Amino acid sequence: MDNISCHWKIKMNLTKFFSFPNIGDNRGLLVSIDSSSGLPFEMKRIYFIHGTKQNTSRGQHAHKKLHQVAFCISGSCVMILDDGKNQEEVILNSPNEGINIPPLLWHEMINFTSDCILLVLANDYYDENDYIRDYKEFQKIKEVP
Ligand code: T46
Repeated sequence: MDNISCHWKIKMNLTKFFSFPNIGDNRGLLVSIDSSSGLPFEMKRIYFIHGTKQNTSRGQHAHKKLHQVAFCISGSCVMILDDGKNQEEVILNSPNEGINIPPLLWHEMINFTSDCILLVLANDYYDENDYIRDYKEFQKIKEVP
């Protein structure tokens, strides 16, 4: 994972951030991510969430196998992470810092700014069967007593 163009940014308890370089010149900034950038998976899908209405909550699920990295490339939102026992809140507000969302990490997104664009890189195609949308089922899978 140690790669010149990507490094762990801060230590969190439930997950970590990937940081990618801003390539800047007098016109502004550019962020480039490719298969050599140190992502923890081969990327198969990109999607983004935008135009989110105020006081909206999205997510509220975990994935069985899907691995993702999410960036707020505009604006900000808060991600609430939960491993079945512990919760952690983190603000996403940096276009070149992506939060690692491995399988079996419950996540919810709130506090979207009106200009928020949440860009997500994923290691597989969309599959509704990969979602765990019931929190009790999630805790059972995580073997929370
Ligand atoms: C996640 C968080 C961060 C598709 O047709 N294709 C896709 O690739 C995706 C991601 C969704 N959809 C459809 C399925 C639903 O009809 O888009 C609709 C909204 O999806 P969902 O309610 O799952 O959206 P969020 O914001 O709750 O969750 C999304 C991703 O689905 C999820 O994988 O981890 O963002």
